[in-house]
Amino acid sequence: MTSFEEEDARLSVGPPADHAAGLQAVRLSLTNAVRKMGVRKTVRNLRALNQHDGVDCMSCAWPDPQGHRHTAEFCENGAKAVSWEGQRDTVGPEFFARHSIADLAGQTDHWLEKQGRLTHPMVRRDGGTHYEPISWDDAFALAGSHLRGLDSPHQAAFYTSGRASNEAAFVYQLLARALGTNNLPDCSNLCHESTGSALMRTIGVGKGSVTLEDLQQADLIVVSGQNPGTNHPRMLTALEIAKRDGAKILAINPLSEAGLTRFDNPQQVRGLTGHGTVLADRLLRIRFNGDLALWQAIGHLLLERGVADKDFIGTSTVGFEAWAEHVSRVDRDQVLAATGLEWAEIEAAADMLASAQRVVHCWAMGITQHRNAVATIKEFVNVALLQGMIGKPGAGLCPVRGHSNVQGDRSMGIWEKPPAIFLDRLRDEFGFEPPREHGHDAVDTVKAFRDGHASVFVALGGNFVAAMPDTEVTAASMRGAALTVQISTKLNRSHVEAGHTALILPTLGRTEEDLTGGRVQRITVEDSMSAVHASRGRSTPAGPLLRSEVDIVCGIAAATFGDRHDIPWDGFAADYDQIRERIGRVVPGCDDYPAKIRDGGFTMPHPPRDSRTFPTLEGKAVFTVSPLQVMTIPPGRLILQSLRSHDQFNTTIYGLDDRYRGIKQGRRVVFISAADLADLGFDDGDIVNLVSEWDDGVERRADRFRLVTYDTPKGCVAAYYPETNPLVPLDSQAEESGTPTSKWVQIRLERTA
Ligand SMILES: Nc1nc2c(c(=O)[nH]1)N[C@H]1C(S)=C(S)[C@@H](COP(=O)(O)OP(=O)(O)OC[C@H]3O[C@@H](n4cnc5c(=O)[nH]c(N)nc54)[C@H](O)[C@@H]3O)O[C@H]1N2
Ligand SMILES: Nc1nc2c(c(=O)[nH]1)N[C@H]1C(S)=C(S)[C@@H](COP(=O)(O)OP(=O)(O)OC[C@H]3O[C@@H](n4cnc5c(=O)[nH]c(N)nc54)[C@H](O)[C@@H]3O)O[C@H]1N2
Ligand SMILES: [Mo]
Repeated sequence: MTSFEEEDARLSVGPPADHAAGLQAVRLSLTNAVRKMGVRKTVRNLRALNQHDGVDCMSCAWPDPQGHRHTAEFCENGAKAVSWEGQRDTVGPEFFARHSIADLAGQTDHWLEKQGRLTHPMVRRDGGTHYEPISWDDAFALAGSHLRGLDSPHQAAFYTSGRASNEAAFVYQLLARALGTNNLPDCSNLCHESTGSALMRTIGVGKGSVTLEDLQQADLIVVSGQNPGTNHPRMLTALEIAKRDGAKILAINPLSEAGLTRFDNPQQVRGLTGHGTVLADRLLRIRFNGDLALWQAIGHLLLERGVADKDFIGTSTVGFEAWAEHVSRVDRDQVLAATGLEWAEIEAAADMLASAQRVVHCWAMGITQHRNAVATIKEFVNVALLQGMIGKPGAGLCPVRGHSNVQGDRSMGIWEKPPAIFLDRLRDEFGFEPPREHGHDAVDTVKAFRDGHASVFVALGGNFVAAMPDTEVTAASMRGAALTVQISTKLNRSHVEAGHTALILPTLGRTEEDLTGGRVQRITVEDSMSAVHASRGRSTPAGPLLRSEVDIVCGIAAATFGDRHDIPWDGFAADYDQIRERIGRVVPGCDDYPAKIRDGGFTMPHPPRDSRTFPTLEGKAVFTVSPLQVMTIPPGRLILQSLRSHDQFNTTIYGLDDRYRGIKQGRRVVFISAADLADLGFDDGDIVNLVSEWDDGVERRADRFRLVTYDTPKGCVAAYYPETNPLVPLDSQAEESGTPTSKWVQIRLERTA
């Protein structure tokens, strides 16, 4: 049996949980951590997590409390992330001699990463069947000669995953721009790009406008398209505090996710014994992508009830009349069809908004990864503007970011569409003219390799092949590259589906002590609420050859440019404070960066939040009008959303359980409503193949999934990512932002023989 089939055979299904976290979570996280890292490392790593001068947890971008912190300021998933990185098993030259690349390609993602930490720089030479060891100097020289040899700098692409530190991100974008390209695709393209597009247009800043204190002072918190119990567990604590102070919570989700419904706080004694807090006061079980219609209806109802902050609208916004006119004509039947809700439920939600004085709107991937994502987020903004909920305490917009430093990487210039002011400052600081034309985002990068327009792919972390849609197309595009360079901590699909020549460059993780240049180095990160602070690893690195991300990027840059630019790559690597000085002069909002970091960190400026100034084209916040499109599901077809289990971090599969949804020892499941099973003539437990249908007529397939009856709206099914990524067409993207529509894939079920 292949390892895929072995996994299928072990799968078991039980009832979903009705609450999240609590004693079981703490026990599980500690047992797991000790098993992976041993007792001493567990204590050292977990004690430092999210503490002052400790390690910033890499499991999500949720902020740390400013004042009092618990001694255990981490969640089950933070503990998993830390022990995954701290794993004692290693993958070195003997492992790669034993396993051919073809061999590795037959293994699951779970198996690949589980083998342990990468310890040696490795190369696959053109035509080779195996990876073999290479020295750092030779690896840098090889990458440098490829980059130097390109006909055009735009034949290279530099991908970043949002775990990279600000320092690594800054030198990395400098490398790309010194080469002459803005081809800096990143995981944000797959994640909150729709948020950035919507907020830039409407409030002039592509980031959320609240702090953790705002969240705790709100009297209504709306949580749309997000599963915090699994993906941002520490957010539940903030919700619980707000709730204790009288806040109401409105959740909008097709699924009743554990944690939104009930939460046991493991940091409190009550949480260890009692049944915890019921968090959501109201849950709207919306159909996929019904949110735009819902918020237009809510806007309509609020206007009808006379809710409007007239002063704010008059002084700080434009476009109100056109928007009010548009939503006043919203069609009730269309809204009911799009949302699958009762009108009374929508009215009740509107009542919650109407009676609130301080509203925070939170959202994540259930909103951003749809065709209408940008329009939906603009509609959140419309309603927030109507109520004057930006730039006052306890209120605002709160896109909840994914990767721990994805927002910081953007601030540091990781973006294929950099603003002119950033490039001007870069030019003034480093004395070269950066490229001005926009680069490729993640989807365009795949197309450039597919079509032979690009040949060198460099990745600062992440797992591009597995994270991207249309896995077969993406993998083939990468196999066609002349060179792929993966700066990684663990083995993954992107090392196996790699270029003709392929480098694996092993790097330190965030929990590990970084002694580059013979001194203790700190790095800095920015969380989801724009707070920037330092992080310092404590534990002994997984191997003596590992280098920091900064060191590796500077090594590639030095080998590429020699003395072509006047950029002190070696000095940067030897002392990260030198990078921070440049960040201070180049990145808007980061003046005196090194000093502010030494003083414990700071919050990045945000004009709408700080002073109700809106740096948009109009100089005011903008109401926008979005036509209401109701996407329909053809008969006999289903819409699939691809989401995360409780036991994974993106493409990293920690284990095969999804405790909150009742799944054990397997991942190839499809959650489907009893009504759809009956209509389509299938039974719970049947094994089916999934076939996705798209405009290009190509049928994309993912085989052998078990049907699991689940409480999900009719027509709307769910399965895990990345297993379902082969089904997502590369061209199925959100309008304006280009984000793949990972939450809306039209499929049919096919019986297996
Ligand atoms: N433990 C852990 N933590 C993580 C991650 C992880 O993989 N594991 N990933 C990190 C990253 S990069 C990110 S971006 C975040 C992701 O955090 P989430 O966005 O919470 O992640 P998903 O699992 O994709 O969950 C999407 C949610 O949206 C709902 N949804 C789907 N479609 C719709 C819709 O049309 N409307 C509404 N209202 N809801 C909808 C789904 O039912 C689901 O609850 O988490 C971060 N934190
Ligand atoms: N179908 C579908 N596809 C999706 C999504 C979805 O919901 N559905 N979500 C999308 C989202 S929101 C995101 S953010 C992307 C995530 O896409 P990525 O960020 O590309 O993927 P990750 O799984 O986070 O990357 C894991 C790898 O990062 C490496 N790594 C871990 N720690 C470090 C480190 O400290 N340094 C370095 N250099 N490497 C490290 C390890 O080798 C590990 O194998 O996926 C997207 N793809
Ligand atoms: Mo993400």
